[in-house]
Amino acid sequence: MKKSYLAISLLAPLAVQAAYGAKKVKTTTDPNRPNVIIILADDLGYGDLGCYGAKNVKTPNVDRLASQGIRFTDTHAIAATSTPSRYSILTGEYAWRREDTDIAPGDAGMIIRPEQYTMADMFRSQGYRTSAIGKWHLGIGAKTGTQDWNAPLPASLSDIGFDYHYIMAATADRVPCVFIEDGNVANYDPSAPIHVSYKKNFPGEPTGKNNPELLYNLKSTPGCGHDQSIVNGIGRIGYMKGGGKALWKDEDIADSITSHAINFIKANKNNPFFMYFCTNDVHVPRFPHPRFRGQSGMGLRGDAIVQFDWAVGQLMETLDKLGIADNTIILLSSDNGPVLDDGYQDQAAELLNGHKPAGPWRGNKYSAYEGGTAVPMIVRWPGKIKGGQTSTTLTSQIDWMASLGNLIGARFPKGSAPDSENRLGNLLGTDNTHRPYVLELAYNRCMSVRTSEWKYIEPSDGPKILDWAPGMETGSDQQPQLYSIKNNVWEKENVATQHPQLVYDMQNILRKARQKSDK
Ligand code: NG6
Ligand code: CA
Repeated sequence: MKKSYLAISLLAPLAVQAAYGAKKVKTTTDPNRPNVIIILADDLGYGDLGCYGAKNVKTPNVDRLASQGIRFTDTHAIAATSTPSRYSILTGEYAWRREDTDIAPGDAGMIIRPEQYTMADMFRSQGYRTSAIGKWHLGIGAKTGTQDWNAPLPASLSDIGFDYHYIMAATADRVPCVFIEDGNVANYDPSAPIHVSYKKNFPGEPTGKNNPELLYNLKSTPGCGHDQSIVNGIGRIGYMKGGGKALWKDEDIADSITSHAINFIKANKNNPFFMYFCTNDVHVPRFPHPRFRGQSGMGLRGDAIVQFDWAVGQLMETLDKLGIADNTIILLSSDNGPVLDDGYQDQAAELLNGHKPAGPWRGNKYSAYEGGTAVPMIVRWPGKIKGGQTSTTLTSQIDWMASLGNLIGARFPKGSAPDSENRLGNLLGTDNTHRPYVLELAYNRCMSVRTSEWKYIEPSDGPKILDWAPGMETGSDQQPQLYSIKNNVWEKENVATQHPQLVYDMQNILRKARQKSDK
């Protein structure tokens, strides 16, 4: 079995090259085959960018991107945490239709199954070269907890449509702290075999809990779970042993993923490509490269935003240098809303100095309030879209797959991308009709419905404030909540009892969406 897998994976790139050679698909000018780069930030809030009103941190590259395209003011991630949000983007299926899409550990098996039709499959079917670079957080390897990190993983992103991947299995705060390149640990160090467990520590290995003196780069927030294995002087969730020279240094993560992205773009400058580029910024542990330190005046979280902006600038410059910017779509957004203390003592809250990470919205990452899922979105396509536009259209990331598929003329196998609608006109600014509603998923699986004028949050149990983060609201309430979003009122006063019919209508939207999954 193992042998044949290896043989196939070695031959695959040749076969792919041969196929592209035969097809001779060119991208540089064909408007039906633009390159597509999704830049997905992690935990970047609606208010964290200059072009969305941030004052304490400068983001000149992202601001320029916005000025050359469309800046959207009412776009929603599908969930207020990473794994479900990303699952939905890549499959066009709401994550809540599946039980196993909550925040994944670093040893999760592949959550998207090889038989599912993904956004990468979709691009590949139209002659694109496809890649995933940076944060993954959707599991890798055949089965949870069984991966042998010292050999090729028997299931990887090449099984779900990606020709190339250079990824972090989960998050920077979860082991294993190594990059995976095409199904293998990158820079593998045979002298330091890798062992990973989310159940128990390996004998003799220090932990953040028992050896806090070894946390020389960042201290964990007490009681937060980031006190297990220590890598690079930072406590992580989960236990790992070994790794040697394959272990990442947090301060080099942005450089590393950006340089791999640039190499991918260069290698594919003459053919259409799709790149799913996911930064580690601004997720915890926030530990940007020293050259970004002190640039924001807001400490490590602000400096991580500066680092994110730098990475965006690097990609823009690469496209310019290669002369392919005109026919490349850049779609920039975030996987969920912002959070301050998310497990490390990085003073994110203390140093805000009036900065509002979620902009005007109430709530934050995890939350059922808008701050959980209201995210920035910028679309730039110089050859096709006039710059300097702002769109107030209500949109959801769930529609990216069908919309981009429509653009490139992809056909969808029956049952694929079941929740994604073709709303290409919204993305290109030619149709400003609001999505009738968007659905939002909070960390505790509580769901909300947003229309352009109203917000309904279904009743749910649970604390009103996150246990580990002072001041961070969850939006949970055992009563139904209805808020007006008209005239920038945001979510201040629950008016559910005054509008029973409206509450009923919103509940009906939810009920019908859920029923669709029973079919
Ligand atoms: C939470 C972690 C948080 C972060 C999050 C995932 C605790 C208390 N908190 O469980 O630090 O890692 O998971 O973030 O452990 S996400 O953006 O990838 O969804
Ligand atoms: Ca996230």
